[in-house]
Amino acid sequence: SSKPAKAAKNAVKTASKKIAEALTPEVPGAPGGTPTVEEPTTPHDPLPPKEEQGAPQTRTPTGAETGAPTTANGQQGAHLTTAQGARLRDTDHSLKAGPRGPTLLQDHHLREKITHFDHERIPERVVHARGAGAHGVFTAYGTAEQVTRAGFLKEGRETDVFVRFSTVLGSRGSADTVRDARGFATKFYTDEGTFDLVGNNMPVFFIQDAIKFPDIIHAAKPHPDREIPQAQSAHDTFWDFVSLHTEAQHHTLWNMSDRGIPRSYRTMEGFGVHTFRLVNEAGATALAKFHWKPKLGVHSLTWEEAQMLSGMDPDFHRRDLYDAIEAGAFPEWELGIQVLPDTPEETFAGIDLLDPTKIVPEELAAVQLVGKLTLNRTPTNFFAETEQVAFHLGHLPPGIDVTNDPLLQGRLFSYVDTQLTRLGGPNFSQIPINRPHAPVNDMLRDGFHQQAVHAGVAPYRPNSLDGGNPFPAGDDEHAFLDVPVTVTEAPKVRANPASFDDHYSQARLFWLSMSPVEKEHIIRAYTFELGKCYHQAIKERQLQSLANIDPELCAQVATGLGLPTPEPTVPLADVTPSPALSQVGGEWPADGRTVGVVVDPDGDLDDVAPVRAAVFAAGMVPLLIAPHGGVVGDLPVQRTFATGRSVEFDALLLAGAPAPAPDAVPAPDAGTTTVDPRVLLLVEECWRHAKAIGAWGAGTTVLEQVGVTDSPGVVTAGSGAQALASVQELMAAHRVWERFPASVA
Ligand code: HDE
Repeated sequence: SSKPAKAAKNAVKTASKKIAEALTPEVPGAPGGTPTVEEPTTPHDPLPPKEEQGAPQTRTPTGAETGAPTTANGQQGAHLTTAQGARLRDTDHSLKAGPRGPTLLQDHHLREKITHFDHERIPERVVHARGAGAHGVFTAYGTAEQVTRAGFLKEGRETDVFVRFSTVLGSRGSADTVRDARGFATKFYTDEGTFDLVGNNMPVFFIQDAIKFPDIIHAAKPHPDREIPQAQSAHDTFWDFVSLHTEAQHHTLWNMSDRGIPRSYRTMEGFGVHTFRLVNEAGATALAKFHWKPKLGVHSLTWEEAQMLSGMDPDFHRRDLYDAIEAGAFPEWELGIQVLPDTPEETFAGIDLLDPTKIVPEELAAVQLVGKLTLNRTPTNFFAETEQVAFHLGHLPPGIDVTNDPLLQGRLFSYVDTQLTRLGGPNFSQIPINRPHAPVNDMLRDGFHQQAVHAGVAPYRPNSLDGGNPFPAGDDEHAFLDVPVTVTEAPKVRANPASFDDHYSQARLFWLSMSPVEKEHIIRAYTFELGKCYHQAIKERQLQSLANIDPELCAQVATGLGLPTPEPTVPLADVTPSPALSQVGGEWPADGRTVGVVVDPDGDLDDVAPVRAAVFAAGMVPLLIAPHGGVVGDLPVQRTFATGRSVEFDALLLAGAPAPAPDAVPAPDAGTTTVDPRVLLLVEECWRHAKAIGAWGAGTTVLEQVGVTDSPGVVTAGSGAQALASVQELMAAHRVWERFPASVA
């Protein structure tokens, strides 16, 4: 090569060497320019594994423990390793050809780390994607022993459970408080096999036949072109579907009622929806409907609270559930059954028990309580447990069987099928959260993600090699019993029984069972939802269904929409209301409720500490709200005027009247008020949402400035203790109902 070319090459060499030197960080003790990270802690001995991280049952053909290495657990040793157990020197820098050079393909640690990350997400559930789960225990009262042979319902039996609550429509990241039905799925790990009770917080369903499920879900999910709205039923395709399928009207009415916006998972009922068939020791059968009754009563948010929470705290229900459990306020439900005679007609009081759009009013068949569920432990790992849990209606113990409800029959296919895609293969029952607590001794083998190391050579039967194992169990050995129900001879058809054509009578029953304030909320919900639809024909068609349910309901919604009120096209059903359907009128414990306490750091703080202690003593959670964070006196501040909003609190106490802070949002009436406008807003909202409000001392000034001093449920007291006592009394009714306007009787 020529001289000038050589000189140029050398110049480049020297230049790049200089640049390299300049760029090499001078880090002591780090040859090669790799900076060491200063660790916030020093390595220590491995933490003892948490109890729930212990060995899950490993499966052998005989159901015995294998003693094989168990599933790996996170962060239990001091040293970072690869997935193969090789200790690592550095996980923060990829292996490069020099500090500024390209990354080398040979960096196996980089590739392992990124590859695993790339595959961290699994498909979300096609419905019920957004959910929260918790562990607990079910204790049987023994009151179901006459009707079912199920061992877990025998007196005193304790069974581990995992419950997952969910919304139906939204994606995994959607808000908790949207208007929707809620899933209430319970896995009972019974010693006779797992029982999954996969229910909802509403006792009826939109459709009568599983074959329509893809259709209703396509209609209810976001529109396929723009993928909006998320987790909402207030859109054209939903109302198009339900107005064209009038069998959906009963469930739609439940969704439009306060049941569609629960205050908490802890204050929801649960329902198995379908009719099941129970069989006792003697082989006698009964039909049954399952109910979950919350110890705290059934309570809801107001629509405005629900909407505000979607922005303020989209995780409101999840947080509420986990906060309650961690605080020791364990949520409880009682399991109840309505026991109905197993007649050939499969009807009760004229109600077709195979029609999942119908309830049996509790006044006609009492709900008999058979056990208690207590949720007492939050998941250790959300993904491993709540995401990977797989429910299935076909997970039945001996003593509980299915009926011919065509919705139930289709579900028996769907739940296993969907897990094949969602959990990636047929071995999902080997995932720790899904492992039965009963010994497993199946002849299922191989497949993706096989976790068991099956011994033996003869997974078939009969066989003469594995000692003949396994053998079928006899009737007296806890075998599952397919109840030998007579199947009547009938032509093969795609058709429903005639009784399924009654689409309005029970919707009317529900409407007539509501109190005036609940009716008002229903009217407003329909007016909101239909008001969000663009197509006039859809609104008109839905109004027609409302006319067939109740003319007054229809007229009020029509007025709100500015549309004429149609005449009913069917005779109005003559039904007897069911008072058990109303949420209003009782008194309940206020365990785990939140009480906001507004304090003024410059005011009189004498009563604050005792009031706070008294709220705790009452099993509720006091949250101090102050102009700034940190402490007021020596009490910790949980919410500031910037971070807190009324929707977090079930009741409000005003211990002071904080003056406007420099960072307060300017209010139009500034100058006429002496209180921080954010406190005025807090009180206004609590008042509008019919929450109990109590004030003493300077706090009463706030009430005066909002103009609510003499309003129902607003208490002015001489001391903090008195204010709390009155507020607590009001909270037993959940809300100050008389504060809501009601336009219907
Ligand atoms: Fe489900 N449903 N469903 N469903 N369902 C699912 O299963 C389905 C129905 C319910 O927390 C899916 O694992 C069909 C009624 C709950 O993991 C899927 C039909 C009721 C959950 C499925 C129904 C429910 C699901 C989606 C019509 C109340 C969440 C992911 C015949 C009694 C369970 C999955 C959890 C989940 C199908 C109707 C409750 C696709 C075909 C009625 C609580 O299999």
